[in-house]
Amino acid sequence: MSRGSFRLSASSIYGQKSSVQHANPFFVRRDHSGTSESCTSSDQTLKPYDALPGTWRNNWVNAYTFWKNNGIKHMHSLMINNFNKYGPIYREKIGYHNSVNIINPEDAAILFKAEGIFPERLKVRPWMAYRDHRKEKYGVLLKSGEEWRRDRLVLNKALISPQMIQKFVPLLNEVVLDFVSLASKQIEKSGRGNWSADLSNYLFKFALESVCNILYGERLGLLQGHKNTTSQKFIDSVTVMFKSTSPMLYIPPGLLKSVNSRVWQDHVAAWDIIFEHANHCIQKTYKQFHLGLKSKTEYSGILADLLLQDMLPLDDIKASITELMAGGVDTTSMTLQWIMYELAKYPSVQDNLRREIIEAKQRTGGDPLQMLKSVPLLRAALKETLRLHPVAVTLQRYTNEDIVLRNYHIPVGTLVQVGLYAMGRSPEIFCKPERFDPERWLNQGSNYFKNLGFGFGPRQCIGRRIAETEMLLFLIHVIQNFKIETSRLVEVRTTFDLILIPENPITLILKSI
Ligand code: 2DC
Repeated sequence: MSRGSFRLSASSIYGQKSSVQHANPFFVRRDHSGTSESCTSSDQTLKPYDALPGTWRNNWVNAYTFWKNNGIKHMHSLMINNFNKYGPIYREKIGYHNSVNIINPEDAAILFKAEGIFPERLKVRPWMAYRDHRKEKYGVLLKSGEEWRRDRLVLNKALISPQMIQKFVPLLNEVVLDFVSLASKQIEKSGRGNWSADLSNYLFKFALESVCNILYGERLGLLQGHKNTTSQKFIDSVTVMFKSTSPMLYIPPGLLKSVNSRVWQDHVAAWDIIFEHANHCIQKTYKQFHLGLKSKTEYSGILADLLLQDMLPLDDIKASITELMAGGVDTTSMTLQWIMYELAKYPSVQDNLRREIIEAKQRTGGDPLQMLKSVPLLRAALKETLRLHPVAVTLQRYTNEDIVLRNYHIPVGTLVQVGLYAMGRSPEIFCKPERFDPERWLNQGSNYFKNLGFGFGPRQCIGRRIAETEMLLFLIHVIQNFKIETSRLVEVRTTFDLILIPENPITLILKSI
């Protein structure tokens, strides 16, 4: 296909803003599976980097089309279209971003093997630009090289080691129980035996309450109905921060700052509020710690733990704690919203999960830590949710050595993106991808490099274990106590606001069992 005709079809795609996913929700069948080799014997020879299909020669045209047609909101669907057009690998250049995009799990495996000891994903420049602007330090997410590694190793111990998960469970469980009583009260109040609402803001509160209890060992009482304007401002600012990041992804941040554009101003204002609130929480915990009010024998949160360990400079601890607090709100709450929506659409899956949870409860006497270990189907349901509704549209790595992908030579230092959203919806990779079917993770075949919702390797999501535990505990209690239904049976589409989120509010209905 010529580049000219791509341009034409691309703009017609961008033009029909809301019909993108309707027109082509899933892949057309095409041979880009990993097993049935798409390379015929005639093209077994290694092909050069410049032979990769794609639009990479038109970068500024692409950037302009992207910007003008608000294409970025549909970046996930556009990637699906591109894989359909070019096959399982293509090269793209949008503005100053030059990347190779892949979709197959086997190729993702090759990429992650070549990530080196200082793996790097695509940098979110606007977030770095804010910190440079305010002279704040980068946390572990934004660091690279030796400094990243030092912070990451210390934080790993405090955040993702199995011993730590044990300590998080009671802190998270009490927040979940508060959510359950809030829901029960709402059901009572309605007089109709059900609570029907867009749960977004309740889930934001649940997520912020959870992350604060884990980080600071401190309850905010957001689910007790206390009006807390500071926390609400924090929640709203995280949403604005994400929203204002995506339009700046393809524009050099230095440029935005110099023209003092509206998005840049919104972005700075949002981070200012996030930093202010995080700082307040950090200072409070820090004082309590030094006054001996945080017990050194009993676990009282990640911040106190890091202070006690004394392995990182205070500024670096603060920077990473701020990132964790901001990163722990929209990510888990949106995923919970998606899973409840899927369970409402698939009542039989919901029934199976309820059965598993009740059996686990009987077997373990209801001890949350034990229960977490005996709900394989629920864990599979979470993987299945992240397959259809990943938080991150892609995973990215810079190659640390020359590699070969689909017979193309990929030079060292190339940015390669795994199209995570596209992978999850490809019929070549997942049989009947449109079906929400958690069992697929338990039965047949290989799941080799298919469960990538939290990334892979030493640079995977550092909040992974916390997020998983938080969401599983939430689901264990909510599914036990309520029947989940929805009044929105038409497909809820996805939109890109840096993270992937529902395009429209989802009304969910909770009924007591
Ligand atoms: C966005 O093209 C699309 O977990 C870009 O909790 C590539 C890209 C790079 C990094 C990704 C980002 C995407 C989506 C949001 C992610 C981020 C890394 C971490 C971040 C996936 C895919 C997130 C949501 C963190 C955010 C923490 C932050 C608020 C301090």
